[in-house]
Amino acid sequence: MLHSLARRRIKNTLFLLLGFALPFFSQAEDGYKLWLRYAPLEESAMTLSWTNSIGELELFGASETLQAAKTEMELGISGLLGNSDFKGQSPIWLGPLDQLPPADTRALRDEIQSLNDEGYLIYRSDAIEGDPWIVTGKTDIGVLYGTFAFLRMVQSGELNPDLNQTIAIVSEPKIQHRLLNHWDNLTRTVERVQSGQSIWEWFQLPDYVSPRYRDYARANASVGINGTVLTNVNSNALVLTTEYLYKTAAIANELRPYGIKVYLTARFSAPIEIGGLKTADPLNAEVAKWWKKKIDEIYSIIPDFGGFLVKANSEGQPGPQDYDRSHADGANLLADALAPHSGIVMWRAFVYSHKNTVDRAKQAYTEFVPMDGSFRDNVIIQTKNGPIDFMPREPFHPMFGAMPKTPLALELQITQEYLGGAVHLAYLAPLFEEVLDSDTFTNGQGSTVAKIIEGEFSDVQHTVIAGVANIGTDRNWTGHPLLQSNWYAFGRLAWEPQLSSETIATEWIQQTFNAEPEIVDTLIPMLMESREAVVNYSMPLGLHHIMARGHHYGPGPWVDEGRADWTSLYYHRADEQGLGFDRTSTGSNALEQYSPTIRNQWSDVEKIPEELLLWFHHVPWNFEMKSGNILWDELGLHYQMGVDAVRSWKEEWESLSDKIDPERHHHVAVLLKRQEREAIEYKDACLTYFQTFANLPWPSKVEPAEHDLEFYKAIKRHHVPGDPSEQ
Ligand code: GCW
Repeated sequence: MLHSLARRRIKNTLFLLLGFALPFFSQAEDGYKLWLRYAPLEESAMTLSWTNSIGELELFGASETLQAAKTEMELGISGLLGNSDFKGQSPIWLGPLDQLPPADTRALRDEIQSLNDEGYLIYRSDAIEGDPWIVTGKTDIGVLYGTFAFLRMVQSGELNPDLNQTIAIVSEPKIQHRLLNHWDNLTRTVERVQSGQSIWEWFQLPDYVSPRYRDYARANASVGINGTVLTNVNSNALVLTTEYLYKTAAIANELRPYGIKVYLTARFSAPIEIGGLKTADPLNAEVAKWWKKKIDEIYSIIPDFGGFLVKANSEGQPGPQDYDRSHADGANLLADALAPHSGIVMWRAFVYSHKNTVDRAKQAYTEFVPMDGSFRDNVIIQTKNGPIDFMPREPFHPMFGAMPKTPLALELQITQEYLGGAVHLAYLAPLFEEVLDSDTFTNGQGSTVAKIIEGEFSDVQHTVIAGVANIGTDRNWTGHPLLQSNWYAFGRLAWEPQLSSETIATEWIQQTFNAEPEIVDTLIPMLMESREAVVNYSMPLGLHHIMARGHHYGPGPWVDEGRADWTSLYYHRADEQGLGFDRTSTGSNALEQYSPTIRNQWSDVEKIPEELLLWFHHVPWNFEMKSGNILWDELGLHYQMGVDAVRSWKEEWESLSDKIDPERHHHVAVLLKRQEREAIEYKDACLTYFQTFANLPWPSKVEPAEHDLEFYKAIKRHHVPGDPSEQ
């Protein structure tokens, strides 16, 4: 009889050997494949039906885009169905409508008529000889988008091979230009991004073209992103020199088959810095000639170049106001030179100045709204979702709905500058959805931000949505394995702004991990509550801009040195009486920039949604909240809720340790532990600081601070990735 100690030793040795061997046998999952893993579907009747259904793949057309669609379909089906030999009874037809076999496509014409050029149709009817699965559209790119959608729906179960009635799934993008904005520098640092270097290998380009660009193209096309701005809005004129234009062209060539256009950031002072002129005055004839020549050169090298993104007269960037000219003078100068090439100018409205004593939240509206209608048709004013700067929560920007004659682009931040970088889990689709669904009441009820940027209330020629990318050279692209979901979510919402965050999360989990109910059912609540948890443990109830100075990582409610509009006190306005920024008529009156319906609701401290309370009101510490708690206690409870949420995710994630590959499971597990530690730090730092004003007892249901205020004020973080002061 083996002694129990010996038995345990043998068992531990076996575990050790097995554990050691395991990583060598299970395919290393470092996240590089993103949501395009095409891992084998679980054994099921449905999977068997698919294997019996999928027949040979027939391609109708020969373009690079269609070839990419065929390659993707082969990769996907082979991965998902493992043993598929494409010998099932239904062939797959891939091709644009006008290249499909004529006899059978009459029925499709009606379905596809209403679609725009990027739309797709997934069709199956036994009325068509051979009972094929048809993936089609009006153009080749529609077929590619349909291919990715087909593979996504096989994994989600939305497509069912056993259905013997006609299947006709159509979809088309609501917004024309769906872009990533890379805040990537030519030195390959990436501003505010914590997932490695810039993926654009400028020095080796155009000679060496990294295979990563093709994978980048596939990932973006799979969610319908059709444009990318390669360079930082804090721009470098060098990228417009001939040398760099050929480098850019090499990237453009890789992305083109996937329907992705390339854009660059145009530095307004380029005529001086690389053109040798003495001025960049937009009304100077020499300057206009220089830009025309430069833009003609760009198109001679990149014929389908998308256009420019411009940050001008903002945070020190050069612009037309340096010459007492207007934003319209500047934007129209570039627009006129781009128009013959069908290029566009996305001109950012992120303008504010510390020399302006008016509330920073009012300055962009004040500067741009009076210029409504003075921009060329190919100028789009690109506006952040809120009036300050990508806070964990902001009210929608008042410019949305205030410029009916000007196309407005929505700029969202996928990278988490104020939400914990690539260390903290914050699934942002709920934030994006909250913005898109915000009713501005500028065209009556239902005039949401989504409808405004879709051009529903104006006859604009261009519609744009942009996401500041969280992508870098990390093997998993986004630093934190779960933050790939934000890149995915941005793309899916750019295509279909009405999609729900939960639907998107479910799709992403099924493709990135697998469709096992336990994984989906555990991960959905974690993802869905994560953004609110970050709001709660950092800037709850409408608090904003109380982060650490400079790198913006971690708490800093005490920050008060330097320019006022970069401090924290400017925004929280804590004093013995209360907390919050009075933006009603008794304060900065930022509310006057919103529609009367919004203004009436939000100016009433009893009616405003509590999550915006301290954005618009200075509220007494003992103000009775809807819960019956006074503000001070309610504030404490929100901070505690944030910490508790993160704590619960650790257990939930632990429960998946035998269902998720060890590499990614371990990475997320250690980051969740760190997120809990830093959520506690945020809670304790803010509450000990605000308590010095409130002078009230620590809220009873809130865990006591682990240290005193001086401890938190003394915390220094070094070399926070993405900190522009170090780039
Ligand atoms: O969010 C802030 C950031 C800057 C950024 C700027 C902008 C690219 O702190 O890093 O610069 O706004 O959006 O232009």
